[in-house]
Amino acid sequence: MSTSIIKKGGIALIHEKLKAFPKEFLWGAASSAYQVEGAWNEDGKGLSIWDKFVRIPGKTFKGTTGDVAVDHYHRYKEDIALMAEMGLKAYRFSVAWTRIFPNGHGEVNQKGLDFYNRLIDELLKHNIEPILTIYHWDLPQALQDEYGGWESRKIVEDFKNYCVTLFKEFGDRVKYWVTLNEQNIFTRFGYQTAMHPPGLKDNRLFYQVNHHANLANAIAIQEFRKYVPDGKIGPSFAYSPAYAATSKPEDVLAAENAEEFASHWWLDVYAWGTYPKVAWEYLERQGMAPKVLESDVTLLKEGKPDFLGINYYQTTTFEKNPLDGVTMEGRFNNTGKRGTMEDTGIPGLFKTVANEYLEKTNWDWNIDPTGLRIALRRIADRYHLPVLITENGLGEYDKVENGTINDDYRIEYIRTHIKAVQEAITDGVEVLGYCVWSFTDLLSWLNGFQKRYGLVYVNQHEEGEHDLRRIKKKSFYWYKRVIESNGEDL
Ligand code: BGP
Repeated sequence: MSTSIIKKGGIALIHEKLKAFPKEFLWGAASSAYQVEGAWNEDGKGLSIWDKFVRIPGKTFKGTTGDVAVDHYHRYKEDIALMAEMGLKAYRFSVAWTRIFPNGHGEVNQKGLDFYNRLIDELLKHNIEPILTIYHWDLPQALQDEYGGWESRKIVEDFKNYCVTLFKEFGDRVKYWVTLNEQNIFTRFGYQTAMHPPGLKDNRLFYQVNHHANLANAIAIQEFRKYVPDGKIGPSFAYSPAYAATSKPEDVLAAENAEEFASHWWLDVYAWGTYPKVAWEYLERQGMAPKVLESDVTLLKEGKPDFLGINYYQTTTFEKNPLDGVTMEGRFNNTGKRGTMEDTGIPGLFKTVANEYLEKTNWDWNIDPTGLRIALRRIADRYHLPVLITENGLGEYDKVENGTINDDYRIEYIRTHIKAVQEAITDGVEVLGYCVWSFTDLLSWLNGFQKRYGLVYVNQHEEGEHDLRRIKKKSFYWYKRVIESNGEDL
């Protein structure tokens, strides 16, 4: 008899026996092109906004770039052999738009298609289900230069064309597709905090950019139905459920505001094609609501996903923020020095605050498995859509000792989160699969290589040249047993 007990924080619903994971459950792992591939200027690939951004001094930890990353472009066979050894059922990867269309549109680069065909075939040879992410942040620089990338409606047509090219080329073999990875993050960091390319701080533009991305997401789904009628498609959203700091009504209201502005603002559009009422009214009053055409309304309603992809790392706790309170300007911990993250907020709506019940990683991310269960239930209740957990994992320092990596902390993190998934399934949530972030170590966008997520260690660092050899961590063997037992042996 398995009983679910959470050490801290209490729990409202305790199951005496948990449901088994579904037979077809996709036990997976994830990556993205820029973070693993390297080969940044090979075989006709064009420049992406990240290729340019990382070259601006001070933008990334110790100036790291994805020029080589973990060289997956050349070592994909070795990496897939490791996935096969582990018994992985699904591998989520992204396509670099600039390998397919070096300038974002125009002529197709055959060598780019060839690479992903080889990758997909290699996965299928080993019975690994490919989950293809169409856009994981590496926009062609040419489109940024030509019309401001996501800032212009023109992106919708170019994105559609890129998607259709992928659907036609890979749709016979790839059945699971993710449209946009974490639209909420790439737009927030790109247009509110300037931490990601194009490095702007412009709130009005932030909302307009998001509207264009919503249209791109919807049109991709609409086209998908024509070309891959037997496939499943959805966006991946970085969902951080909001908690209220106290039961003071104003803190509860702040948490409600955070759900509305930081989550429903995207998820409602994906699932229903409509913007949430309270946020819309607020933005209209501020003169920041995006320009929406009548034809947009129809398109958004037609682009319904088959599932919602959820990237879950942590929950966030909120309290009331006065009108002269903190803004989005707070410092982010990109160094791995615990305690350096600052609170952020929107004056008059909410501000973040530490949650005394939760432990944190060295990068100040809360560790909260119960939060994943809450996330899954909120999504299922509100949207009535299946969920695919497209990312979850722990970024930490790893040490190689006598040729091995004893990452018990990572095992504990993943184990407790998988348990929370099983509890959510028992609660009644439909979960299609779970992808650990990440399979191999990879480049963390702003944190270099020292913030490691992999089940496989890669000998790559911020400085110097390294042999990039792969070493299986303790978590590799542990996850292998989890998969073999379909989640029974945690
Ligand atoms: C998500 C991204 C991933 C990955 C992960 C870990 O937001 O989709 O690409 O980077 O977060 O984040 P970080 O590398 O900043 O620790």
